Amino acid sequence: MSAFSRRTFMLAATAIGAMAVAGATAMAEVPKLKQKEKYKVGFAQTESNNPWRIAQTNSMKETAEKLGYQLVYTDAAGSAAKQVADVNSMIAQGVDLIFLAPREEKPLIPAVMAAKKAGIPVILLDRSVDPKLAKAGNDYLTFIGSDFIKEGQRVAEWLAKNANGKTKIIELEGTTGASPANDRKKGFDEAIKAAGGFEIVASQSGDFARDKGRQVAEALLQAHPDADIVYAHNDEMAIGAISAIEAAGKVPGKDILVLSIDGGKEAVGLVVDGKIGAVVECNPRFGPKAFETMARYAKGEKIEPKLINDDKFYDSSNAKEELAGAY
Ligand code: GYE
Repeated sequence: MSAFSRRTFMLAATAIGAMAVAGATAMAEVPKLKQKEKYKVGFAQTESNNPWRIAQTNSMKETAEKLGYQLVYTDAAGSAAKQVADVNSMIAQGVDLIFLAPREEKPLIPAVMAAKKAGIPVILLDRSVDPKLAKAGNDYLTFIGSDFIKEGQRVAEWLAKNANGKTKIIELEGTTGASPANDRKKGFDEAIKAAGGFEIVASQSGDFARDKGRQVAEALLQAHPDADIVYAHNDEMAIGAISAIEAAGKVPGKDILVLSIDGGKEAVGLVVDGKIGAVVECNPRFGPKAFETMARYAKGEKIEPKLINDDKFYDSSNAKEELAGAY
């Protein structure tokens, strides 16, 4: 190669490099949302097998109805693969924006990327995706939900003060690979270790479901007859564990302390009855905040990468008064 052609080649290579960078920057943006009178919006729900999910769906439907928006609603029935297909169908139907409650952190990444490629902004509701694989303000607009690490920490802090000599913990984890399961474990395990004097004798997934929680609790109580604390990542599994504890001839709240997260009416009622020691609320009423965030984005406002909900805390000191307001 002559000196001249080498220089031409280098210039061309630099130009291609710059174009690639420019392309990457353009792709790094969340698709825009036009201001409109009425929107067609997708809500890809993960499953409907518990009161928390039903409260969330109702809140989304009610708010959309109030605004006069068309809501394309899908229920993935507990299958990440179906949820990806649901999002693809919303893309094909030309929705303006997609609210997605990703069942698991990794399998829903292709859905987020497909919407972005189709020019449709995505807002993550209540669960997040793997932050290494997709970024807020980049691949999706924002995450709206609770601080799950803090929820786990709040349970641990209450336990450290109210354990009354109980020390051996069975942990019932949520759906494997779901962000609330990962973070409720991390927050709790780290805080309980820092508190000292406790031992997590077993930790296993009950898939955030009542019957699975009951079955897993039954097996773990048999394997660890000295366990005296059950920490469940949601109400459904805590309620399942209470059945298992009673079936084992023990008294929940007395022989075995039960702790939970979600704060549905049934669980708050069980706090009143003394069967559950404490529940950290995880607020499922997403509608108003979800649609307000969408409107702010359409107006051109800069949206924060995370919008964290405020959660209450229930124990014997307030459960009675709070019962009526629980979802
Ligand atoms: O705690 C659980 C639900 O993702 C925060 O999922 C949500 C969790 C909630 O099925 O009950």
